[in-house]
Amino acid sequence: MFFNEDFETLPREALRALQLKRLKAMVARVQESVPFYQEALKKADVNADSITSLEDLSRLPFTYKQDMRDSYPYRMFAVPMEEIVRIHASSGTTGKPTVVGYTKKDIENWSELMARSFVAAGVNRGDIIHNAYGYGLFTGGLGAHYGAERLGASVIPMSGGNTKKQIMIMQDFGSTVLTCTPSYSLFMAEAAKEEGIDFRELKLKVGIFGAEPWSEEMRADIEAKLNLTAVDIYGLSEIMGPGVAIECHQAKKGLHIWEDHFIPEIINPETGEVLGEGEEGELVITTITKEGIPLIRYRTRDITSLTYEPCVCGRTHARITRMSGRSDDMLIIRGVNVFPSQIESILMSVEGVEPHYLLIVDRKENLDTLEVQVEVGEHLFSDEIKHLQALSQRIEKQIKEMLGVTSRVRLVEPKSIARSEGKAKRVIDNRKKA
Ligand code: DLL
Repeated sequence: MFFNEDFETLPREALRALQLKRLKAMVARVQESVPFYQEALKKADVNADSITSLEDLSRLPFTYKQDMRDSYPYRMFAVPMEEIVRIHASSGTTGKPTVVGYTKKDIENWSELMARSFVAAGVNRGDIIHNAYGYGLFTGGLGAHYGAERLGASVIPMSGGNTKKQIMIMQDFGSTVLTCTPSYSLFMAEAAKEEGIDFRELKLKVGIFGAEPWSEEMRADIEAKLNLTAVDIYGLSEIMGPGVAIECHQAKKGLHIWEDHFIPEIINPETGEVLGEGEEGELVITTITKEGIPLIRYRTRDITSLTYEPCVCGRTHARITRMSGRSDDMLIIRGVNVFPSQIESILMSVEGVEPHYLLIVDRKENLDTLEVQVEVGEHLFSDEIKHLQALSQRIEKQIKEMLGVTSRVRLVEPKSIARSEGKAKRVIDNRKKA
């Protein structure tokens, strides 16, 4: 099943020809209308006419989040405000948000790509979609909402929060699809249990989870606790919002990135060099159809790899592997690079350990320290102290063996780590305060 079969299964050669045509048109648009790109293209000595093949992409300049911040709020927009029908923004941890604007056509394209994503995940018109991504400046809620309507499914615009009510609605309205962050899905399952409701008895069959990193082990846990197929969805506000890439339910192996709208590249984040198929590095995306705020070679900071291998689902669009994290989330602990997701994988493979954890990094006497706080189930927590000690030592040993870092594992009481209704906070790095 496809939403737009012609485009989703376009032979690669035709897809590449379309990309080149759209790339040239996009560069022509921004060199006319965005002073930032006029300057950047001039400096790189490229223009729309000098692009003759997709290989020329690597001659184009990168765009960084900072460039968008410097253009706050509207100076990266490529059309007059009369053409902008929607504005979203991503909340930065520091300072001003990054602002993005959409034309009517941009919203149409986004809705289509989200509708394609739903179908790829195994959703169809008869489904009832419980949308618990936040509505507002965050792109998750409205992005999924418009896609669901475009598909013709029934969408329940829940937004995040009010967890008890969410559960009641899911139960009474017979929701078949759940869209929210993976961490919130687990929180909901936990809250349902407290109310005496078994999530596995709801009608849910598909969960479309993203907006934050999660591991394969976390997927297995969610699928078991929620009794549904959990699919990974990726996106970012700068590029569009949710629906830039999604796993197909047939393979659940890599996320198809909609290449008739985006050109993905993987680069070495330090040198900027373009890497080959299968090599891990930073994902860089060029938007080729966007009108409101087209971006050339946007540095996502997300770490992944690309494959062009044919997929069992029949889609010809390249796949990116599950994000292993963001280059700016990577922790360097006594010189060792560690992604929170690697620790998550280890924790999730230990019996009795719950998918709620927090990493606390500090510096004591000039040495980095890593404390891993993780919840254990009720039955374990009330167990004898020596059993708990043995378990935490076992986890410490595994972390040391697999990642090469020394950590202190603290098993904490069930429900003692803060839950999130949106993106979960997994790391507290106290070194940054110094
Ligand atoms: O999180 C858009 C979105 C909404 C995606 C709903 C999926 C579902 P931002 O708030 O701009 O946009 O955050 C984008 O979140 O650069 C990644 O670091 C991270 N991210 C998004 N999806 C995934 C995922 C939305 N599936 C940033 N796996 C991105 C890992 C993800 N990280």
